[in-house]
Amino acid sequence: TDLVAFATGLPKAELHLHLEGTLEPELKFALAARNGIPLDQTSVEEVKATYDFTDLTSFLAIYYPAMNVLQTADDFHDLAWAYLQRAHADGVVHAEMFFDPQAHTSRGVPFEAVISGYRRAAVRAQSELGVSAELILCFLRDFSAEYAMATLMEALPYRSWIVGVGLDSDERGNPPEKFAAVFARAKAEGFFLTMHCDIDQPGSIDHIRQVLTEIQVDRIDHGTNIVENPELVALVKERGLGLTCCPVSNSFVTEQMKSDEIVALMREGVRVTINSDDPAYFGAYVSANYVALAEQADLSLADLVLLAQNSFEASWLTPRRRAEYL
Ligand code: ES4
Ligand code: ZN
Repeated sequence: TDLVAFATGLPKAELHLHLEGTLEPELKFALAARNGIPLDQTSVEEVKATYDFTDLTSFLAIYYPAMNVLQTADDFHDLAWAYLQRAHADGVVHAEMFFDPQAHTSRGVPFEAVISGYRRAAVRAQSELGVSAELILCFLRDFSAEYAMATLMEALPYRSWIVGVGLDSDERGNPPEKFAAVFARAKAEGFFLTMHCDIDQPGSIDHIRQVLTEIQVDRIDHGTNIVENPELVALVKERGLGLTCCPVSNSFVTEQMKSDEIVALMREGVRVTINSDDPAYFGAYVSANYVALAEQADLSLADLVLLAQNSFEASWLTPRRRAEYL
């Protein structure tokens, strides 16, 4: 339809994308074969049939084991390069991509293999596609603060390859303040900061308050629960903070896109952005997320233009590079 072509053709930045969440079954099979790793499934259909998650916990239980096929720097390169080619075809001109080093170092893959493979794909995207691509190192919040700090130390030799740090995985019982020292150190090293405040997680409003006051993040991933709290909405607006929303992902982990919340915040002037989160698992790359939200909430084409504009304003591009897109 026209809407699909319009959303695809709109130049946009993607700011909430987990590289490990772009692992399509076809590539999973190819990497398993290359690395001699046996898989439980033998066809793409069988793999997709296991994607029956209904919440964050059941999603993560599928998500982490799938990463075993990622072993070498070439594997990480191939994963990110496949994503960047798709993103380019989808109208993405700038991507700030999360990666989870601890999902790999915790099973014996060297940090260096992970970062060097991803970095190679990011550099290649700029030169071959004209897509600027940056990496955001995400700590897994269900691991300890000590392991997060050790991971940050391991990343420092690669400082210039990483634009910021984030926090993801299971939010239950793992509040932002658990990582206050790690994020303070990251800030001192000049990294931008963001954290997931997932939709409807226990303690959600309290976690959002912590990221704003204690951690002093530069962006919030999801974070749409602020809609319940006018004081937090005012604070996010005042600071011009971006919210990286992922409607199709929301529909899997909460059974709702949360379009009312996303659109209400957009109408109130919060810098709302639309992103794909884990597109290989949720079946929708970024433009499909724009379309899904537009159809659900009856958005105009002008609304989609505003969302794309927000994606550049909320990005961590230099003011000069950002101005090229606005
Ligand atoms: C994630 Cl949907 C979601 N929530 C938390 N952490 C994640 N990592 C990848 N996808
Ligand atoms: Zn996410």
